[in-house]
Amino acid sequence: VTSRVGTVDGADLEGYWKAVAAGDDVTASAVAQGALERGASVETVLRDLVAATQSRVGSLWAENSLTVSHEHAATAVSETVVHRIAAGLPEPTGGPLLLVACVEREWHSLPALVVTHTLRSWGLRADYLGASSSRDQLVSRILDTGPRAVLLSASLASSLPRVRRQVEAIRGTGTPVVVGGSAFDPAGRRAQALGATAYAATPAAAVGLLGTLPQHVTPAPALRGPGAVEARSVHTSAESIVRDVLLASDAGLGTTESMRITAPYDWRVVLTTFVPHVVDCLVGALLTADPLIVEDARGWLVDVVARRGGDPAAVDVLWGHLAERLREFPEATALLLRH
Ligand code: B12
Repeated sequence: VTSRVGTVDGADLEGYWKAVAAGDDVTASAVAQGALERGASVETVLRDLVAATQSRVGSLWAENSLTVSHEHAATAVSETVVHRIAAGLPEPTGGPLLLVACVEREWHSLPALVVTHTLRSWGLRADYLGASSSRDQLVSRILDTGPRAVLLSASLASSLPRVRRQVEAIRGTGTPVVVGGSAFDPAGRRAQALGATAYAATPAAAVGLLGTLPQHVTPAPALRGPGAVEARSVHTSAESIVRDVLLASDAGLGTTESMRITAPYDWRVVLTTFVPHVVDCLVGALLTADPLIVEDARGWLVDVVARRGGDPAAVDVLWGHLAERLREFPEATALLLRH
């Protein structure tokens, strides 16, 4: 069928989805292979089949139509598919080395894996460090291999404070750092605020930027402004803030420590599980002066609670406890009470 040449179509997507949902990596790989054999590029298959299906997995989890273990199983299938596609790629021959890494405590490794193999499919040399790289790991790899640039991936807005730490470490070695992933806004404002050399939405955009990157970058200047000052204090006491907000929320919602083990899918438990994520999103919003981060996190939580049959007003209660705990911080309070 000529219309299927070079592309991923609806039949591929359905076949791939069924295989992923069934945890069947053999069939999922066969669907991907079929598209490649019809002339679709590795970039197209990874983006339009693998990444597109992962978005569907995420939406279904949010809707409560898919459990966390299904989400993990689906991701494992996609990871296997990417590795199989990668095994068929020729060895890159030369050119600049790119180092692809995930921010510390970022377990969304598939986006970075997809970026790595898309680059390799174009004959570029790309090293992949896997999920959650510490600053020390990252710096010692940079010193060992001297990459032309680091491509740093972050999916969670709550990773933005750790993006800043990694950017500082990478720039400390003089190496340019290009950031990407769903933690960032498409205009690249968060990336710029955090001191990244550049932002790229796709592997192709990152490659397009390579020629414009400086050979050597200076250390990241300290972040100034009232938000950055508050961000430091909130970040330093994040654990105690989370503990206090959890205690207050547990009292209001009737959740207990043992419920987190016996009823992990109860909407109240799901809601309170996200308190650390919310606090880190707030720090990210303070660092980047981007109120959308807090708004998005709140909107997502309202959705998650509503889809699980809970009362969305519970999110207001949680927000109230957080605002109360942070009342000495005017910038943080303003971000929380903005909506
Ligand atoms: C699978 C998944 C997980 C798995 C990850 C397993 C793994 N090994 O990767 C698990 C279950 C662990 C997980 C956990 C969580 N997740 Co999750 N997860 C997802 C999901 C469904 C798919 C991610 C994925 O694989 N995408 C496929 C890749 C290929 O797509 P991509 O991001 O679009 O990547 C492309 C571009 O962004 C770009 N790119 C990415 N990085 C870079 C870097 C550079 C330099 C460049 C140039 C380009 C680039 O190129 C890629 C290729 O096209 C997404 C939903 C989604 N729509 O993506 C949520 C999502 C990322 N998760 C989310 C959340 C909130 C969480 C949790 C906090 C809560 C939860 N849902 O349980 C925890 C936190 C865990 C942690 N500390 O890391 C949110 C993040 C929202 C935000 N921005 O803050 C998302 C977006 C879901 C949502 N709609 O809210 N998750």
